[in-house]
Amino acid sequence: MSVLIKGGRIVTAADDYVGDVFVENGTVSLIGESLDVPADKVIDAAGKYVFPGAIDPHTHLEMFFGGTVTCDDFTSGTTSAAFGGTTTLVDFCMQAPGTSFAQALENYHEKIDRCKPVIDVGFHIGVTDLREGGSLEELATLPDQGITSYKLFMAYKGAVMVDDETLFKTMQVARDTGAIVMVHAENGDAIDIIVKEAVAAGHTEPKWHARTRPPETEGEATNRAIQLARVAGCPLFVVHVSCQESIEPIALAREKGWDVWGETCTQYLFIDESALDQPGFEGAKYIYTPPPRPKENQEHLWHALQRDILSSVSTDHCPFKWPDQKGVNGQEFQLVPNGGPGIENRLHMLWTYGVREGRLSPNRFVELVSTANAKTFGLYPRKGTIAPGSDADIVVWDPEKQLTISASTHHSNVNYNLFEGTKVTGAPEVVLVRGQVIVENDELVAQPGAGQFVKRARFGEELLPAQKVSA
Ligand code: DUC
Ligand code: ZN
Ligand code: ZN
Repeated sequence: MSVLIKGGRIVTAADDYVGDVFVENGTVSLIGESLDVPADKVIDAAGKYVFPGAIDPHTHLEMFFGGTVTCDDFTSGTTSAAFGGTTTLVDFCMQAPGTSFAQALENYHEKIDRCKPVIDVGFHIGVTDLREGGSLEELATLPDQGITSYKLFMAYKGAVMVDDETLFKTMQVARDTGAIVMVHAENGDAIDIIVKEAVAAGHTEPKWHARTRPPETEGEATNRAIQLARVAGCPLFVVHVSCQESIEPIALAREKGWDVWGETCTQYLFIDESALDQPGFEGAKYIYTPPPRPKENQEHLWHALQRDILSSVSTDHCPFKWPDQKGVNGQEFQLVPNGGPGIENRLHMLWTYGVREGRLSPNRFVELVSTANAKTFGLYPRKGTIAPGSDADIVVWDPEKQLTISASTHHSNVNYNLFEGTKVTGAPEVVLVRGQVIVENDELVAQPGAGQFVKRARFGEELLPAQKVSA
């Protein structure tokens, strides 16, 4: 199957020009002006942008968490992602405490075998337990299987939280194996005390979710992780940065040239702590962690994205239904499973309020949603760019298409949307994964299983184009 994408404005992280892209056997084979080549399918992209497919390095599909399971599996989750222009995601393959990493990987491979994703999928390993089940030796073998990032939670005491010993030992393994360490940075010990005090005092409304996780607890853990990574000598990626207290240590580390990166997520740019304070228990829809912060943090986050203090925008898609899952007993915030949806609307929101409002250039937009994620997580240059030899993961983007974000039109199984009613301008018109058209004119046209598992390269190494690997 060959595809010729004609006359679009091709934007990568570095370039911006009008041209044609010819795709053969799943990869980009030619780029030029007015290419005159026969193709099985021709896409007229005049007046449209042509971007590398977006990469979401932070999703939780069919994940057991907070006593329940996220409501999107790898079918609905990847379908929803595809409609938003995401062509690869890297999900967290969670080690159930007391079990081995091999078991975790077997579980997650079963999920993708069963669900037949429509976009490409990689896994980070979620390290929860090195005392029983998982071992350092086993952790060290994972990069050979294409699992080149280790994620740890510094919060959720008594559940998935690790202590500093586990964190530090994992960092040492990462140093030796060429993996990158990812942290959910919050001081779980302090938060556990503050939550218990609030609950004992009868403060159980959703707004107490934010009040019991002050920004300083995120700042402290971010700084601790940075310093420990420095001592261990491994690269570090701080997930879902939500506030200035966490931006500051990342800015300092990057100024010093340390191997530290941070991401934020769409919701932190648009939703503030007041969302938790709604009549009844509705505020529970916004119980995700870190919590929505005081509004002034949004400008700090945009600023950090502009200066490359933060290098990535992901979704942290961790969907639970309202009220079936998020509603719990309608009274106690501390029982609500933490997480919110967002896999489909990242590009809509960032384009409309980032690019159209002059906060981000189109190149920076592509870098934040695609290229930087490909580079950090061992997918580049196979993914994250449009270049000869790269996978033809491509979004033909209509910059004038208008829509109103709603749970009634998104493609996730979740029944509410954090951005409900928001009007956006700019949306995908055609989405291709390795040259296969998967979404066109608001229809899913992918065959189930269009997506593949991707073995990622080690930190700092390139993932070669597919033909070069097999040649
Ligand atoms: N952290 C995440 O990264 N995702 C879901 C919940 C959480 O706390
Ligand atoms: Zn987290
Ligand atoms: Zn997450």
